[in-house]
Amino acid sequence: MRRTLLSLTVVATAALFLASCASDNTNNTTAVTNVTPPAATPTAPATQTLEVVERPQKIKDMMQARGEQDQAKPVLKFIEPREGATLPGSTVNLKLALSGDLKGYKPGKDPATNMGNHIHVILDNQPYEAYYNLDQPFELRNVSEGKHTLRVFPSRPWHESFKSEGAFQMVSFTVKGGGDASKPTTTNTGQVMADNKSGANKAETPKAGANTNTPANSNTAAPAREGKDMAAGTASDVDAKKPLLTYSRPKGEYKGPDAEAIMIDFWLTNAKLQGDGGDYRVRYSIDGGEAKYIDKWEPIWLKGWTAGKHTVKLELVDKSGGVVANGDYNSTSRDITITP
Ligand SMILES: [Cu+2]
Repeated sequence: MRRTLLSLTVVATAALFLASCASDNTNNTTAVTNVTPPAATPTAPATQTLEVVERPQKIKDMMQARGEQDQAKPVLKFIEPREGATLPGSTVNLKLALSGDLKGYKPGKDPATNMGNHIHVILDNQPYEAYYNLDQPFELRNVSEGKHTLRVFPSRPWHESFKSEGAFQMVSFTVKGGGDASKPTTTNTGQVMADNKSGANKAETPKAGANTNTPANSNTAAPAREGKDMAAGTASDVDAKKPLLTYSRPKGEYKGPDAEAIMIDFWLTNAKLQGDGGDYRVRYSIDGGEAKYIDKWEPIWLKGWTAGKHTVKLELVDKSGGVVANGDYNSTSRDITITP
């Protein structure tokens, strides 16, 4: 044990020297106590001090270049799945219609930058998936049997949502013969693994590219569909008429300049915040730290993140500070990773 500790310390010290060379990190004592093997994600030091900053200049510049597009009032409608639908098989096709006062707003990925306007798609209370090409359905694969919700809303290239009326939509539906976490319906490369009872997936199989995120091979005509293998799970018991907080950002990994100021963004349904003349507040905390509040329905940007993994918790609370009950969607935690 002692020997292992000793060698760990040696490795850690070496790693620390390397880290010191690369950056101006002076928190050596903190780093030593938190040290983990080099291959693992480093634990964030306790010294992180976050402050709310204004919208980063690069986003202001993008908005400037986009003209009036950010004043659009996009409206989404579900074509599929329909509210209350019972769907055979574990692949759920999402089809949406976009209308409203778009002012040039159009989802689509720019192949040069891999960025663009897109729709945030949230199954149950999982992290959102980005949906770019509305001409093709988005495939949610390996969806568990049982009840589900889908929430959608339009987003900008930097993942800030449009918050106008009709932009957010939610449906509930039920999957029969759905995916099983122990027997994935599709592999990462899209090969069908499980024998689907309903046969719904079999009809899909011949469509080349139907099960991949990347373009289909060139000898097929069908364009690639966007889609994603979903994690196992079902819906919480959510009432669409009750106050609902939908967590959107942050999510995933942030690198380099993208990690300087990180946006917290969310959708609010049936609830007005105190700063907007209502009764509610959005409470957030990072890494289980001090509770802070957002009292206007706008994104905020936080600066001062340390490298490593962080947990962001977002909650909708009432006047007395209690989380508003609506299934369990009004209190959501997500892990994000900061890479310097
Ligand atoms: Cu996004």
